[in-house]
Amino acid sequence: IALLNAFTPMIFAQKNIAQDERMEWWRDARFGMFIHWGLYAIPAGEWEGKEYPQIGEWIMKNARIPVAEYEKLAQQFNPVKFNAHDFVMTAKNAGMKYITITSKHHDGFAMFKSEASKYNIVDATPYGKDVIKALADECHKQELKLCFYYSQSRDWHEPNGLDNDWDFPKERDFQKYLDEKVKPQLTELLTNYGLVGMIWFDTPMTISEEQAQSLKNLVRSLQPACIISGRLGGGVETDYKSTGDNVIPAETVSGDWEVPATLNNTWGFKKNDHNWKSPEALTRLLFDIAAKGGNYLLNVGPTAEGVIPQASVDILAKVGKWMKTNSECIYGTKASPYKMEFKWGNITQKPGKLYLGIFNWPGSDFYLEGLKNKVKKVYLLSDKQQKVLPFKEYYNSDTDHHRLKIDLPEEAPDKVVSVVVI
Ligand code: FHN
Repeated sequence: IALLNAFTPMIFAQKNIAQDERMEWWRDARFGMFIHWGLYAIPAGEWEGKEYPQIGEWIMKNARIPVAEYEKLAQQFNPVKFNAHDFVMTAKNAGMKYITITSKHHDGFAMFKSEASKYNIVDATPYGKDVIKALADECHKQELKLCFYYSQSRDWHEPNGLDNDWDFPKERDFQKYLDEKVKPQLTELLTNYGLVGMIWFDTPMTISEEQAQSLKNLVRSLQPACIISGRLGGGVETDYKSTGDNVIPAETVSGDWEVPATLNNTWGFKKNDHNWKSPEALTRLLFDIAAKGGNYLLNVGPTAEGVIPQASVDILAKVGKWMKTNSECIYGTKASPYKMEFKWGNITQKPGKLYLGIFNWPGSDFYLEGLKNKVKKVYLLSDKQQKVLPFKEYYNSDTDHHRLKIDLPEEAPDKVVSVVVI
């Protein structure tokens, strides 16, 4: 594996890859872990005794912290409890198939060893180790896809990056910043860590079409199989769309798309944010997003010590418990064939199978209209014996479709999402 990883950029630079092939693992995965981790985990929502109500990773901007002050956080950053194996196991136990970690967020600090900027975890902290490398090695070992979030436009640390209006004059040479920091760092990320699943660009701001295209070309040239996420900017076509943060479309969306979402009200760790979503709600959202054809990228914000908050681990473990029984109705599925909402829940599908995810259990008689094919069997996904649930079909010659009646048990087999397979 080590040898293979050492040579992957070369191998993959030679390979021409079709879009369907590039997207295959991602379409199968449906569920991933977002990790927002950086220096902002130290203030954890509070600066000079004042609590900032907004998202934790934005504290540098929200508190207008001068670069010279914020930089000092690096000297304190010592995540001695970080364990790549724990991160990967938390994701795996939840049933997640990929991890997207902030390699560099808007504060400009690189969580990886970089020759392009000394403002990185190896050169600027007492910790002195490359957490991205450790995570990459563990992900390769455990066959989870590792993807890198990279803030291409906003960089509050650099005079020529965008958006720091409290330290730097308005005039900036954005192209110089792209050439001297962004491109070299992307090259490092796509060269030193083996196969990279995706680069997750964010908040493009005023990046031009030409500039965005040059970033896309760079990614393609180094690792053609690497997916490019939705927020590259400049109107340049990417491999899939990102919805807004925590925005779940009301209906099925065509094409490839992903919902980035928080577990509480922040991405980066905040010590006083305990506003956690329930595992039940998250499980239903996961099913609903898959039923609309999308992926769910759920975030955790590790602490400054390098630990994923226990509340997040516990919540994800509960989602994972449901996934252990039911993941067949999530992985590799496609959007519901019905372009409508149901009062009881939603539907995912695979060739020859419909999965009815029932959130509001109707009890006894249950009807589904409009089936094209004759039904062979109906059973509960949680039932290992696949005992047939009694059903009847009523053919409608006007529509050439069937109406299916299923005799469901009175009680919901699963209080969160019961899955009936047709
Ligand atoms: O500004 C960022 C924010 O900090 C966070 O990284 C999210 C994740 O989708 N993206 C931006 C806001 O949309």
